[in-house]
Amino acid sequence: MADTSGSISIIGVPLHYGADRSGVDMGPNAIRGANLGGRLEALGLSVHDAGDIHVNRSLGDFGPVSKLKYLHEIARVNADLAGRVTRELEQGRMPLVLGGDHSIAIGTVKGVLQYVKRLGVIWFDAHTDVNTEETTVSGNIHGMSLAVLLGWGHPDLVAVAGAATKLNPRNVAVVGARSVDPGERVFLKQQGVRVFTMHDIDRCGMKQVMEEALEAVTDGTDGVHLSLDLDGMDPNDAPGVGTPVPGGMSYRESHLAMELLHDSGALVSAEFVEVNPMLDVNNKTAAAAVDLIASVLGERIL
Ligand code: B3U
Ligand code: MN
Ligand code: MN
Repeated sequence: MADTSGSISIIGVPLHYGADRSGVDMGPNAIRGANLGGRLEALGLSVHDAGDIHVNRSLGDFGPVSKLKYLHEIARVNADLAGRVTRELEQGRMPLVLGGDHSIAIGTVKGVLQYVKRLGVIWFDAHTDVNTEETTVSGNIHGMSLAVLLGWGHPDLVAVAGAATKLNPRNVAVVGARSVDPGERVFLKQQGVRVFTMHDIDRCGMKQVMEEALEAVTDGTDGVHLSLDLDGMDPNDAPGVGTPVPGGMSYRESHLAMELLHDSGALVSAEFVEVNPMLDVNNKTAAAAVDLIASVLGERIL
């Protein structure tokens, strides 16, 4: 495997169809605008901005066609993204993907899986994103991306980068969950995905939770991807998200999680999603995203 430790490639994905709410498509530029490049260069990293994946603004006949809203365009964008992510890894760069809504994890993770076959994933989120066509109430694909990555969901989504490209549920850990739908509960139990809820973080602390999560995602794998949904943080610290859920991970807890993940030495790729500048307060959420990105890439106080 190529050493991607010193070189980062930023890929923006201005997609909002998975959340069915505008504003989150402006996330990539809000995060860039919060001095992302400067912070990464200060860490001695070589930063390449690959620009944005193209998203069709006018969908014409490609609007909501079924219960799964905007399925065609979401599948198309994710296929494009997956190819881009794989190419960046092949060229020795670590992909840093900026959302956009969380449906883009389908493309990011499948792109990484083409290169790192045995991949662990830390899914930092208030939600667990394991709905399927059968269980979803909203029809929003951002609530289904983790199920798709485990091989379950609409065939057009599972087929992105090939249906065989999927995660082993033993190597997935959700951190920060506090809003889980009834159908998702059944799915998580059946699959055996590790879920560290806010209850676990309250009871055991972030240090122990991350140690256990890292043990699960590094067991028998060749690398770890971070899929970080900003709504995992407490809405006081990250107000600019479409579906805020009270009682989330604090700014400090989130930082500690990033530091411990960095120290594991296992990180191969990362994505930061669901920043919605239209709902943000003084760019607080975009700034928090940049702080967490810097932290997971090695920034330290001393
Ligand atoms: N589980 C709900 C809510 C939700 C999931 N992800 C977000 N919201 N951001 C759903 O729509 O599937
Ligand atoms: Mn999510
Ligand atoms: Mn979420």
